[in-house]
Amino acid sequence: MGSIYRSAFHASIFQQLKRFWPRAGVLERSVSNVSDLFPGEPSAPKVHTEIPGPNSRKLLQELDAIQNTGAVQFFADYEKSAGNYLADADGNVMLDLYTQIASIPIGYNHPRLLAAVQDKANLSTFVNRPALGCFPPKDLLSRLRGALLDVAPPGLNQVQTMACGACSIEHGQKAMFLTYMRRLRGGADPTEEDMRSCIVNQPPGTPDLSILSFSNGFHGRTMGALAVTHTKPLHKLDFPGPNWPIATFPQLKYPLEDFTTENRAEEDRCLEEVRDLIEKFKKKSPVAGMIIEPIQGEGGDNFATPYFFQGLQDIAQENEIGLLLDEVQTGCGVTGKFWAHEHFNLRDPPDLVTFSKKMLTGGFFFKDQFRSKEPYRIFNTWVGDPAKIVLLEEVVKVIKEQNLLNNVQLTGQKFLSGLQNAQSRYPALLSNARGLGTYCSVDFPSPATRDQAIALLRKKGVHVGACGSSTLRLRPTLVCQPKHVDIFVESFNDILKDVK
Ligand code: PSZ
Repeated sequence: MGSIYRSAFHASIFQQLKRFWPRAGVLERSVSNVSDLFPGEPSAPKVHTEIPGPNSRKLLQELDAIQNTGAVQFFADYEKSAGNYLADADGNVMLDLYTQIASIPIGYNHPRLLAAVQDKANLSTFVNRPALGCFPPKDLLSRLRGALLDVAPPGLNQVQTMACGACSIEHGQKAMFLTYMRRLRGGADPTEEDMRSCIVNQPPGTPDLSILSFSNGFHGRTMGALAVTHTKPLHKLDFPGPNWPIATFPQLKYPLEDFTTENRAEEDRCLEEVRDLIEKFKKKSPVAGMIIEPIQGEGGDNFATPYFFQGLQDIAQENEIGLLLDEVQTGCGVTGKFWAHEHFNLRDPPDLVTFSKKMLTGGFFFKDQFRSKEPYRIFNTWVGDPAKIVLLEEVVKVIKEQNLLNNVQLTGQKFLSGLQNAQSRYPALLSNARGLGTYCSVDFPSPATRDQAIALLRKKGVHVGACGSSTLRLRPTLVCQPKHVDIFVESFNDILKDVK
């Protein structure tokens, strides 16, 4: 496995790495160390100022003059970041277990990605951004094969790239609507009246259809995606949205295997609710599709079991409506399988699977049946970015060459047992330690205690995320290893005694 680095480390890149990382000398020694998935990254966090420090605070003040900066935590130094370590503008270096809202696949400044950018053969891809739907580059097909079809969910062979997660959700929704209407028309062309009325948002051309979504679901912030998002009021307030059905996402007890009877009853109740809602909306605005995350992320890392997803697929098929699984956060290997829904043993592939984040490009896979017959239906100027596909192709190669799914399983088990051990040491503070692969989390008694824990961890140079109301979540890279877990676990146990 070490050999893949040897081939990539031609001299110029090695010089660059030396500039980026003061410790880059370590590289020469560790390329042959097969167990090290990111040779040359720092070996520990280093914190010497408050975070945000003086440099970050100054930049923040300047940026605030031109935009709202309320969400900015600190300014990063991406040049100095490496692997699992994120450097900030004040020279602090953090172990990053949150990775740009779960979107860094193989670490900062991965040598293979640096090499891809520096490869002259890729130059035109990086400097010319085409209108991909109309004038695709001649190597597009081979790129799509290497980057996307190669890792397509089993049984899905159609793919459409898009810019971001929300954009992929929106077009996935449109694919479900147009497929539903095509079926309703029984193959007939739309009428003159359909064509006229759609322009002014009136039926029959603008049909009153709906997408069923789930409580605590998160699918993005553009209007169609926001309509199926039900997390924080801050995301929703003041924005008009359609009155579409919202079913309860199962609220299971953890560890799942200790509460199988209760959890089964809860999932049956939720499946029944889905059936009822579909029935109830038949007259008013029929459900054309359902949208759900395999594991809810922003809504609080909520799990449902394979039984639930199998049941949903049955309901979708009985009602001839689409089932879109949103793998924007769960995809690209983080659960130990490339796609989280591969854990579900579905009878059939899901109808549509959206991706973004670690996949570097947005987009969705789908069944033939969800393909539009006409051009320009699922379309925009860029429909994605070939430069990102070049990088993804490299990411996919690294995932395979280094067997990173296996690494995720090992690292994930260690994270989970670290959280479980901490939970048994601090039972008043921690509950519901849970995880699949490295998609791991634990609950605090309140938002305040959770936020305090995150702040204390940051002081130790360990950067983690929040989700739901009082959940701490881990979203590391795919090259996060047991040695990184050790750093987290030690810091976590250390700070917990100070959380009040
Ligand atoms: O605050 C935000 O806007 C956040 S925090 C995390 C996300 C967004 N996640 C994005 C996301 C997601 O987790 C799932 C399951 N589906 C869709 C999206 C939307 O992706 P983007 O942000 O690329 O539009």
